[in-house]
Amino acid sequence: YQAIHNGTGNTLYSGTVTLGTAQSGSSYTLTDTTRGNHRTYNLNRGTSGTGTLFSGPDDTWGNGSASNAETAAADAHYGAALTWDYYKNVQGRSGIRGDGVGAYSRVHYGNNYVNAFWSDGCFCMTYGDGSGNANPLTSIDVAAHEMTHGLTSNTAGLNYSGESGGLNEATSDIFGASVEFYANNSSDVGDYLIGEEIDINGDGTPLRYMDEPSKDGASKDYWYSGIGNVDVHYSSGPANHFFYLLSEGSGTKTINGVSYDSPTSDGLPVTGIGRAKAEKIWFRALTTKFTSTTNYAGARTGTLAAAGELYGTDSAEYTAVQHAWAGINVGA
Ligand code: ASN
Ligand code: ZN
Ligand code: CA
Repeated sequence: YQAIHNGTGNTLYSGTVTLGTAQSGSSYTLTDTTRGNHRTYNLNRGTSGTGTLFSGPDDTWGNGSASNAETAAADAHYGAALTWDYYKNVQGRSGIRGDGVGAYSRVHYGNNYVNAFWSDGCFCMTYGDGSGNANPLTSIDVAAHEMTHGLTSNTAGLNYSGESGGLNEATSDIFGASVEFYANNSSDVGDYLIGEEIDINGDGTPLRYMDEPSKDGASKDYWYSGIGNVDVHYSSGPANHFFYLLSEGSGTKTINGVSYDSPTSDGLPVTGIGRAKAEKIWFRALTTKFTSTTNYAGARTGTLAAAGELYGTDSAEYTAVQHAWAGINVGA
């Protein structure tokens, strides 16, 4: 028997947070009993197996510094809980497979590993510590991005290459940003940037920009024939851009202190419908319309079908979906 507890996490990116933990005997573990028993393990620089479940004599985890091994665990455990809560409370889905079963997280993967990833095989997320052990890849948007790869695998199953691969990556960025906004955390605030907390470029710039993806120097802003030949982390650009345009509209805007300026391929303006509706449309399309081979044209058809079901084909929302796709050069 494991009693349900609320522990305290002193995270690197999100300040002091409440963590779902369990007590067995005189020790506590990072086992989130109210979220499908999602657990967080310490790989302690290993690269295989599950490592050791984080446990300890008190229910306080980490000290806010990356040099404490529990700190990355607190961030990862928190990110997984937020992602669980977002899908359950906003999208009505209980867990990655929709069966109420939690996944698990592994932190401290390898030495100076600068990445994080989801694996279908272990049904788990894995995080490196970043270079110099200073910036573990455990921010909210990265956690939600990786966990969403699990969701995509278990729903549309978008193949991880070509245009479907770009849509797979964009889905992870879209819900990465959505979960970050949902968290409403005063330290890691919501934005349309991906990875702005982990400083992967070493100069404070984020990994990706959804308002104008080409700001990262590699991502594409607009669809073109042949985009399926570029890396999926760059062919995701137009779909990220679509989501930004649908949510916020084109032009300039400042949200939570971040300035955006989103262009369109045809120069025509797009009026946004708000993130909440855009999220509903993308989620419905992902889970009921998209398949493993959906390309950009199919994503347009699928999101229009989803918008029609949710809001009607005569709605402003339906028209906005048409305009946002036109804005990234995906037409009828
Ligand atoms: N962090 C990367 C991602 O989720 C790992 C990968 O390239 N698959 O896309
Ligand atoms: Zn990804
Ligand atoms: Ca972000």
